[in-house]
Amino acid sequence: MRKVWWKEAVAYQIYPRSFMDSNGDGVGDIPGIISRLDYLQELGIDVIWICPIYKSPNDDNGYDISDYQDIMDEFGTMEDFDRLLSGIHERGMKVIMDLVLNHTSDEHPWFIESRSSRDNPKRDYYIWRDGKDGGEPNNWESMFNGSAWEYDETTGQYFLHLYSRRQPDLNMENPQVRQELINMIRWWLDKGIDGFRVDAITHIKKLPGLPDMPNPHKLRYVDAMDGHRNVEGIHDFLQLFKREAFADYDIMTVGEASGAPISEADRWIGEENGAFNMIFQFEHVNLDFGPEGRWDFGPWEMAKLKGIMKKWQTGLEGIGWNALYLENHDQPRSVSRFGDPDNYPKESAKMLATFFMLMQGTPFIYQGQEIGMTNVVFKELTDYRDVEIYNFYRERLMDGKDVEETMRRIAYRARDNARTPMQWDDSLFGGFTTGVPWININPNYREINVKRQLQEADSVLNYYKALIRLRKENEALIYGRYDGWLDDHPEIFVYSRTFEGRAFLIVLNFYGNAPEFTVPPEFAGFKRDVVLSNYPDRPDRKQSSFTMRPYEAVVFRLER
Ligand code: TEU
Ligand code: CA
Repeated sequence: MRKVWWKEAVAYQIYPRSFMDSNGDGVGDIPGIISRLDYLQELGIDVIWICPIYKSPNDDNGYDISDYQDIMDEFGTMEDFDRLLSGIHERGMKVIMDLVLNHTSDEHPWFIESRSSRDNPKRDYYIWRDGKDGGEPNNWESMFNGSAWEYDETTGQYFLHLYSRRQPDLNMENPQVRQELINMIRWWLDKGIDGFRVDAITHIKKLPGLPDMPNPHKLRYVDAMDGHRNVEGIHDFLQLFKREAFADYDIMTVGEASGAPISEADRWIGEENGAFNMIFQFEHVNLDFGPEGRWDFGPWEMAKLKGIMKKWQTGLEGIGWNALYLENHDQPRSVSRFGDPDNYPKESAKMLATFFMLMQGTPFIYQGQEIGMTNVVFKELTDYRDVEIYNFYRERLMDGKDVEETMRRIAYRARDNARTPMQWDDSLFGGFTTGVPWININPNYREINVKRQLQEADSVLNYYKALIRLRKENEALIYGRYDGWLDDHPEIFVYSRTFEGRAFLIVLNFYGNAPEFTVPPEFAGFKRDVVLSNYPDRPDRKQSSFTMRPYEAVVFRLER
């Protein structure tokens, strides 16, 4: 197993619009991030992932880029970015940018040209087709609901957009498009950034012929994952970007790769051949999808969670490296989803932190997760901001679905749950802005905020600091082999990390009750020391079995 900086790193994801506002316009910005770099350094962060800060009309909050090599006005200037880059490096940290290759904004000059006429030299930079039977070219559904095609009056054709109708997909089959993107990637790497998180990357190859998807239930539009996710031939493109751009730099790359199967791990993240250093897989965060999928939700099963984590933790052993996360800007808050924000907000936040931070892989903490921020329940639809939510709402009502049920599903699954302003202190709007925030702050900011938790010894924030220190001080918690235990236990999740004769046992109660825990016989002969637990008083856990407390987490160092 090759030892390298990005495997030993702890990463932190910033959603700039909601992190810190420096000029009172209610929108987070780059000078705001610079003002919080000391906080991140003290937290023990090594790598910062910044979501898109490029020029954008913000139809999808920056993931609709109109100029890849310029900064969004609301976020600042390229000079601000250069100050941010040097500020991060001066503090011994690194920064990875968000790389959106699958689509651009419809305000990108390439698209403005492309839609201007059928014989424009950039027409083939995007995917245009004639309509069929008076309708769209095929029955593909967009990831944001509704058709994946938009009709364009000017040239009388449709263009493909897997995401919002203002995010036209680039035609990756066009070598000019690929070269433009390679030049852009190298431009940023020459500026000195330390890598990329690569957006929606499993969707850049479309099934030749763009055929209709099977439609047994006669739906208006059909989930078309088989038509545009992980389609054969995608690795030709990925290997090209690696060869022509990434490979020449000492950087970290992590692909957002929903749908990439572990059976293809070597092609995606193999130490030698992999397209990226890591990928974000989605199986564990899709656990609570209901019968109707993403916008429906139901109870999740512990056995399934154990199966998924064991598969990726042991499945990549000797092949590649995991990217660990429970939250990001597209997911509801983990305490609200897997914990108990009402009765055990601290205990469950700390337990979930222990769960993902000590597994094999590079952990990614999402802004606010380190203080246990929770979901927000907005009363009015108009309190929400995310294009995905409005599309979903419109489609549901067009299908005559119940408004109240629709709002219930939005409250649970909304991406805006992760996008409320960062809660820095208990002053107005949590110290995020001196203006009015672009999206309402979670009213619990008076209880849950950084200022308060910096002072509280047993706060979630100080627990994250202890976790990060523990991981950095123990190679076994970085490079150690993962083994899962008590697979059949319905409430307790147990795993160990072993490396060069050193071992740790991590014991987690995922629920608010008091299950009995018995140390697996394999560890009977080991001396066990509690090196971390999420309850301030550390009752002696030496006995071979004990009753766990609600959401209790215990980390044992094992010695022969
Ligand atoms: O998300 C890609 C993606 O697949 C999304 O469908 C994701 O699964 C979904 O949003 C979950 O809610 C990336 C970015 O992370 C997301 O913010 C962008 O909206 C999307 O790409 C388009 O760029
Ligand atoms: Ca601002």
